[in-house]
Amino acid sequence: MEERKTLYSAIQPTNNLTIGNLIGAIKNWLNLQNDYDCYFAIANMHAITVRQVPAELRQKTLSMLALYLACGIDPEKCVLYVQSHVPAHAELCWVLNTFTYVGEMERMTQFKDKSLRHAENINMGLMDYPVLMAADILLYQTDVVPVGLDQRQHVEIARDVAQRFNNAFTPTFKVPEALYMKVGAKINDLQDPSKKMSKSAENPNGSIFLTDDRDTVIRKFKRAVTDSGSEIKYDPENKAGVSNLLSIYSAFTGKSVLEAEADFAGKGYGDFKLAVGEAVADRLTPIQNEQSKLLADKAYLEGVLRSGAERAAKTANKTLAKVYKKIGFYQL
Ligand code: ATP
Ligand code: LTN
Repeated sequence: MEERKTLYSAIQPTNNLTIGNLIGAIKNWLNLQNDYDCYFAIANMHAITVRQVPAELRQKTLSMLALYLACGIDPEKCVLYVQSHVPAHAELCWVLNTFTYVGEMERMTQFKDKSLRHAENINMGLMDYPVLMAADILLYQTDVVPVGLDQRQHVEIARDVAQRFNNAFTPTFKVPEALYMKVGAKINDLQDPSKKMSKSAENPNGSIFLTDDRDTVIRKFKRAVTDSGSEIKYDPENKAGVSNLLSIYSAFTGKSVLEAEADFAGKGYGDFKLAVGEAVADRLTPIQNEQSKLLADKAYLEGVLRSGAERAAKTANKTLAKVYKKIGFYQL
């Protein structure tokens, strides 16, 4: 049998996840877990690069795990774990820091954005974020990293750092490839369709959270910004709002954007927005029910995390040992 490729992804346990995260990340993982050796991490170490409320961070770690499981991520098929449970992440990050240039990090788009948004706390961790992410990826000899466009630069950095290290010594890390997803890969803000929908958006009406109940979902879609004119046509340049709603509808119904357009031919914006809201709510309700059921069984959730951390550490420690040897760390 052909050896399976390794896939790595992670998501931060901050705020509430949005349907952008569901479509851009979690939904893809469901398909991928059958074809790859998958590692999925809850990136709590990345999360603290902006201030978190400790009790909330702790609670969100479990509720995010329950959410993954409720969405259908199977802990038998993939390694599901919490980043801080595997110390090798912090350890490799330190080494990789010495192979990364300050100038490169200062140029990262996300760093620049977040520095503006968190001007009172531009900490070293925020700047080092891509290096920790490179450590995540490289520890597992990852072949592919499924990412939204926003993370493209970070995967490039992981590749550059891997190559730099490999060239300085001998091949140590596999150089990962980013795996981009097609339409539906990016969902934009309902109030400002020029921006991606984000957990931490200022206006909560622009984002649909996975915890939003049916009425809230429908209310937010009814208020979604549309464009001038009345045609329901996919045209991201000139009709950003409508195109975003069509992408969402397509992602939640499995129909193509063309089929979605056909569904709404001759209809008005009002009917269209309601239909998109209903399609989204219909998918979210069963996930929410399953998540609550799982959260009531803490022993089960902790078992999943313990086993995930053990399996992850086994692979990660192998890579870390190689790295320590190459750079000349005296080993006992
Ligand atoms: P934050 O607002 O805290 O920066 P975020 O909502 O942008 O968070 P991330 O934690 O940065 O989300 O991303 C988690 C995963 O979800 C990544 O794989 C990312 O590419 C994907 N993702 C996030 N937002 C969207 C979106 N609007 N459309 C598609 N994919 C998304
Ligand atoms: N930065 C990513 C989360 C993340 C990640 C990773 C994604 C942390 N480590 C490794 C892919 C691979 C985000 O916020 N989307």
